[in-house]
Amino acid sequence: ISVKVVPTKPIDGQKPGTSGLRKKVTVFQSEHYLENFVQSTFDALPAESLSGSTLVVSGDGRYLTKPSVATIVRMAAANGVGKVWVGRGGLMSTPAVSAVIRNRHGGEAYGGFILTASHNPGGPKEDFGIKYNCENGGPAPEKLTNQIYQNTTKISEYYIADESLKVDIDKLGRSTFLVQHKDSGKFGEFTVEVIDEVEDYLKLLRKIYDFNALSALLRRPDFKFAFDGMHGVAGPYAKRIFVQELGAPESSCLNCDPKEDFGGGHPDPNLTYAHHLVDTMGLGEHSSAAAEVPAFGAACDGDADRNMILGARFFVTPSDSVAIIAANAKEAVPYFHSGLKGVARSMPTSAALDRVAEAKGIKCYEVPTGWKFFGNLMDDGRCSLCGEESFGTGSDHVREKDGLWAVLAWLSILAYRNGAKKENLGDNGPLVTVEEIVKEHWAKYGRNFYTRYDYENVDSAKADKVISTLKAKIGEITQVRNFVIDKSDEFSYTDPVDGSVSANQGIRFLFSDGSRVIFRLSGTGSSGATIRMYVEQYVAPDAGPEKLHADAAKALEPLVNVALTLSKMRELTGREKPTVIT
Ligand code: VG1
Ligand code: CO
Repeated sequence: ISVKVVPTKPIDGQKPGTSGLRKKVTVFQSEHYLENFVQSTFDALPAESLSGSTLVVSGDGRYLTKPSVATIVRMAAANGVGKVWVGRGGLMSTPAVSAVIRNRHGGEAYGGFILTASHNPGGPKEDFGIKYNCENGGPAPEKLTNQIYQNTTKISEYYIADESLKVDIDKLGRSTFLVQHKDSGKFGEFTVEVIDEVEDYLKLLRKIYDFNALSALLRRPDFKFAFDGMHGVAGPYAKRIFVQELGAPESSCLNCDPKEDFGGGHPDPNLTYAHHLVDTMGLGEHSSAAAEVPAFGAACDGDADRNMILGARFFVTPSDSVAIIAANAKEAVPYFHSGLKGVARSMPTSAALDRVAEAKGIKCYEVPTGWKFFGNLMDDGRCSLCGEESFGTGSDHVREKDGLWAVLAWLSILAYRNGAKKENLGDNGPLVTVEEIVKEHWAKYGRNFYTRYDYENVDSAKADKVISTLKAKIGEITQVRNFVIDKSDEFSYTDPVDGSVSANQGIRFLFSDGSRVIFRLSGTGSSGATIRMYVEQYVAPDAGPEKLHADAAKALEPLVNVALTLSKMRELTGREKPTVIT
């Protein structure tokens, strides 16, 4: 197989965002677009490490995944890579790629390309994305993504093996090719191995959780369970883990066939987009109060790194979810039996986790938005568990957030609280519910009421105006209505491990009662700007059940109005209402 040197020119706008490069499919289809980015990534890696290395290439199965896998495989061969592991059908969830990089054959892989635009819709007119993960299984740090971007602005040629390097990625197995080196002319071996997309990941989960206890819970006649794969990559994992391994009925897996367009849906597990699950769990607008609903429901996003957790007619906010997992981890999850080293959350995520950390006497780190910031803390042994308000939860078992891991964490808590052991299957008292577990948590730690407003596809100039309006108020305003502002700033983070600084990570207004209002622009969109407004208000346990159990939207209304006033959101964007409220 020969290698072609293809002349190319820099293409604007190839700067990776919060989680890789995400653009419309049509943009990725333009000439050399993918190739430029992939070559720029190879050029940003040390040549001696890349040469003969093993890489993982897979994605969430969205439109353009298969041809992109083929292109990257040919470019890997041309750039001296020795072996590529591809998940069957080009499919692998983001956390599974992380697990494969870290663990398969003792951590043989040097890195990997993940093809996903995560929770963004897919299809010929929708989004595609690519990101590079490093040897620790985590997203490339900013230092590397900046280098990749620099390379995209200077690129003049890329290398690709000729078309005869072809593999049927729907079939498991190994194919080896002899590829001629572009400079030396010598032939070297290049292997593509199509691997089972679930196996390595499942092996890891078995070490983390007590599958017997989980299975006993799922087999309880009074415990109905529903999982919504949203037609993303979570489907094959859910079927294998919940049905084959743990014995849940097949009917508990909804939308678990991956589709290139996610069935026309928006594969984002929240109350707006996961409507199938929301209806099933009795939380839909038209759900009847009398209908029988499952005790537990969960959904994952397109690449299966996000999760939503629901009880019967009950929504668990992601910020509460990570706090509750932290509070119960030691008792309920074998992997955490010796306790948590520390925890971390992204800045806009509510401080519910901080309260658990305080009670347990462990450190809680606050990092900018995006999973890449947790990697150093985990690699350095400072943090075992972390979460984001954006339906992301995970631990140091991999270096990505992990949707199915979070579902199993909740099932473990339920199993623990319900004394689920194989031996007393069918002999348990009434089920302790998700709602009870959450309310107990609030009674002990207090409740961080929380909401996020997203204004999607706002004209960039208008979005910038909102941000500059807010910036001008930093340090200038001390009170809005009866809310006293203690501090306002632009969040800047210094990584405690390597000292790197990430500035301009969101504008914060911190109030004297512990409430917070935060604004930032999204870094994952593919067109226009998305403004995110985060609102949090703390209610202490001694406020009593009535205040603690209040409706979140009602309880937060005054503070939401403060946030809208501060940002002049309506006036400046012309939007009466946000696109999505979570
Ligand atoms: C969003 C979320 C962030 C998350 C990121 C990637 O980023 O806010 O918390 O880490 O998506 O998630 P932004 O910049 O749009 O706010 V995923 O599941 O899309 O990889
Ligand atoms: Co995702």
